[in-house]
Formats: sequence, C-alpha cells, structure tokens
Amino acid sequence: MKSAEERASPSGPHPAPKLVGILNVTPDSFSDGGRFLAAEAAVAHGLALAADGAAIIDVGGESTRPGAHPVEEAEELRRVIPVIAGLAQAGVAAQISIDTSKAAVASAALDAGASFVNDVTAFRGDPRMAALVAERGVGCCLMHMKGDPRTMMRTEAHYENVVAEVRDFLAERAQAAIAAGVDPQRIVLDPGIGFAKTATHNFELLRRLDELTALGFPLLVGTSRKSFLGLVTGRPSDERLAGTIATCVIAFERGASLFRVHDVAPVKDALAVAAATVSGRWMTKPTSSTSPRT
Ligand code: PMM
Repeated sequence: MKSAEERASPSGPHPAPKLVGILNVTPDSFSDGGRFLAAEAAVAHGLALAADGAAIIDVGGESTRPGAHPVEEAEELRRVIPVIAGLAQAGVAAQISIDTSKAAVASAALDAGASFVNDVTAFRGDPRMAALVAERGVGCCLMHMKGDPRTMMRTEAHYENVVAEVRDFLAERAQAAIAAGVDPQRIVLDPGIGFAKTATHNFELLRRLDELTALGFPLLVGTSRKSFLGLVTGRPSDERLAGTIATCVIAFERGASLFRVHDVAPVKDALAVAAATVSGRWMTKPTSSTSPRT
C-alpha cells in the first residue's frame, strides 16, 4: 500500500500557494476604485488583508483597467507613499509590494517600506526600473501586456498562439532582467490576465498555464473579479468571488503559486483545500464554528 507521500501530487510538485492582497489607492480601479482614497482607510484595509492571510500586500496608485489614463508621478506618489509608510509603521505582517511602472515611484516606495516591485510593463515602461530592482536586491513581478491600458483592448488583443507568445515574451523579459543584474531567484512571472486579452485568451492561458510554469519561475495570476468571469456568470464585479476561486484553483493545479486577489480569506481557504488534495499532505486547523463536523 502506498503512503500518502508516495501517492501525492500526480501532476507534479506544487509550491505552497501565496496570497497577494490587492490594495488599490485609485479613484478609478474597476472594482474597488475610490473606496480607499484616504490613507488611513487604505492602511486599515491593508492590515485586514494581512490578518486574512495575505503574504504580500500590493499597493497601487495608477489604475491599469482597460481605457484607464496614465497618472502623473507626483499624484501617484501622493497616493501610495503614505499608505506604504503607514503599513510599515503599523508593522504589517506581510511583505509590501508597489504596483507601478515608474522607477521614481518604486524607489520612493522601497524607501518607505516596500520590498517588492510589481511592474505590469515588465520593465519596458521606464528604462531605469531594471537597474533599480537590481541595485536594491528586491523581488519583482514581470507581467505580459501588449500596448498600454488605454489602447490594449481596442488594438492589441490579437494572437496566433496566445500561450506561445506570452511564454516567449516572459522568457525574454526574465532574461533582460537577469542581464540587468536582477537576482533570478527573485523573479516572478505573470501572464497578465485581462491585459490585451479576450476572454478566450484568458481561458486558454489558464487552461495551459503549465506551459508557462515550465519556464521555471514562480507564476502569479491576477484573475480577481475580472470581466471575463462576468461574461460566463453574468455577475457584476463585486459578485465574482466564486469565479475568482475557480480560476485560482485551476491555476494552482497547473503550477501557479501566487494569487493576486481582493478577497484573501475565502481564496486562501479554497487554495488550502486544493493544496491538501494535490499534495496528500494537510494539517488540521482549529475550527471557527461550533457546528457539528460532517
Ligand atoms: N491586474 C491589475 C493590476 N495589476 N498586476 C499583476 N502583476 N497582475 C495582474 O493581473 C494585475 C496587476 C488590474 O486589476 P485591479 O484593478 O483589480 O488591480
């Protein structure tokens, strides 16, 4: 009879899932825009995301939703720096990530307490970004996108083979980062769900995510509440948790290890059960309810 260990993980090794809590300090993000404009409210929400189990809090001051306009550097700094400083001062029990494509914003964020740079342009937006990340010795996420958020859905969502194109792009961007001196151990890659992609492209990328995991870098996916989930379920953005969970579990099974989400607690639970299932290893946790066990 095989032990649980021997039976574990028929579909390959699965690194423990890490939750990345979304903290958008923008008036126009598609889902939570405007709610956390005041720094104090944003810090409180970031602390709550960490208490729910986020390993990383991703603070962003520029919306990247389709059609969004760029934000001036001074305004982006004004939005994010007090929030990052507030989280650091409060001793938040999570790593702080800055979601920006501007090196000056990333630099100030790292000074204020961030230690990870999430750049949706994969270091193509600002020529100084790769050197900054290398010099500071911090981790980074390099994401696939074509065009920019203003134009991407109108002009750029065309591919012969979306998975091959995204894979080749991510491999090239990782090599460029390494050539600039970034530690390969600190690079995370991201297919950029919803960035210059139709729903069909997003589903194809999720279904064949193992082809991206094969690049050998940790993979982050950001499906949380995105519109392609609404196309299938008919639900508005604040009712897409079930769809978000379905995509995170599928992505985990295909090798993703970081999950950028608004609703940390329920996605964390879903991934804990998915991880127990694929690995055959699990531990009990004290129950939070007094209802009988089934
Ligand atoms: N999506 C958004 C913003 N930043 N960063 C990464 N790495 N991956 C994503 O999928 C991603 C991102 C847009 O979603 P939001 O408005 O909910 O933040």
